[in-house]
Amino acid sequence: MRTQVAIVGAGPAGLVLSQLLAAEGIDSVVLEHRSREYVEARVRAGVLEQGSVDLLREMGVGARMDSEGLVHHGLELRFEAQGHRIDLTELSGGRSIMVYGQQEVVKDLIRARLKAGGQILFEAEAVDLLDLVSERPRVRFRQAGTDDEQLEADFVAGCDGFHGISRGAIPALSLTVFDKQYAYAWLGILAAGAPSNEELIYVRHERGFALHSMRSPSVTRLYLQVAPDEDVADWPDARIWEELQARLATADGFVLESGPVLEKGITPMRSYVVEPMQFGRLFLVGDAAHIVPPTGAKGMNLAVADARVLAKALASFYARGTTELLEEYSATCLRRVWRAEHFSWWMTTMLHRHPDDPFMDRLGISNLRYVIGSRSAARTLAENYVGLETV
Ligand code: FAS
Ligand code: PHB
Repeated sequence: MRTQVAIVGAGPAGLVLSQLLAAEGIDSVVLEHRSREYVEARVRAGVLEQGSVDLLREMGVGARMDSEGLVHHGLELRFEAQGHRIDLTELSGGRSIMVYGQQEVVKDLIRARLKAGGQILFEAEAVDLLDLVSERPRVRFRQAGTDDEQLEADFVAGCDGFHGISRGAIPALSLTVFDKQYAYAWLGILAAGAPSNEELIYVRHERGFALHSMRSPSVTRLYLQVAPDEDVADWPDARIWEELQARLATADGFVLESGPVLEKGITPMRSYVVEPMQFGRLFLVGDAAHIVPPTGAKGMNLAVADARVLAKALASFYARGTTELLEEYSATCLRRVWRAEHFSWWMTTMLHRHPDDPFMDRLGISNLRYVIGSRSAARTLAENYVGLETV
């Protein structure tokens, strides 16, 4: 097989890239390890920044998002049993967020790509990336029992997430790794039942962090800070609801509505970046190059932003033969990546409890008090949360 751009991974990074390249008349093939059903059912992120919303609309895949997504103009910070609303739209000069599940974005992009004749090979696992420092890189993959299929391309986009093979295809001596792990994780649930609040609630409680989010008027998404080695088997539904109610409680009697738990899982918290995000004709996109703790709701949005930068650089190469934007890809992406890494770390350390680090714990509550007491501090949170237009 041969194409112009080989894309490994059909998550937000790979699918947005494929859609953007198609708009420029650039051919790509997406190799996805999992089945279509699997990737469309995988529950992950929930919040789209203004820039991601605008891009999905520009790409012609925003219709269902606009009809089913929930536009939010604010969020609540809750601590010491008191809620404090942050008016995201007023503080950011008119921008907002969209609550719309990542799996819905993935469904919309897959449908659009296949309808336009795009090539996505499901259950096709990339097993090796070859000749990356040449003008004809190759991806070796296996599909449906065949063991040695080859996809030849001009470029390879490693959109295969944190556990993919692309980052490992770069010689370790060529990479600098920045890695920070946190002394806690998130236990997340998806529950049938109306959200108990119209907007997101981020809670800092003496028992730990909690987050009230949602996917629709009838599906709630909730998270609890737990130990990093927590076993989800130790958390029956009743215990989860009891802990969530305790942490979300307010002096004026907030009641959290419970309901059947549809899914539960543990998400580790980690800040991770590799530099550079490219090697020869291989470009790392999204989680393949960086991850953030989800407190800042940045993971999926960073993947979309990287894909946009790479698509523009490839369009310039194919249209005019210029390579400057390709050479600057990593530096361009890393400016936004490091801004999101800082914001995600800032939100995480402000809102989580640090029982083993009293100094960090004091900084967190002090930071929270500053944010609700200072318009400048609240604006900092708002403009980062809705997404900065330029970085
Ligand atoms: P993805 O991981 O989404 O996609 C990579 C794709 O590559 C996958 O479909 C995978 O199957 C495929 N792949 C891997 N290896 C391959 C191979 N060898 N060959 C072919 N295909 C291969 N972010 C938030 O903002 N909020 C959240 O609440 C949140 N929750 C999360 C929960 C979990 C459990 C995880 C893991 C992440 C969460 N994230 C969250 C972050 C998440 O949304 C990512 O930022 C986002 O999925 C990044 O998109 P991609 O870079 O496309 O990577
Ligand atoms: C979600 O709805 O899944 C969500 C929302 C905000 C976050 C993280 C996750 O910061």
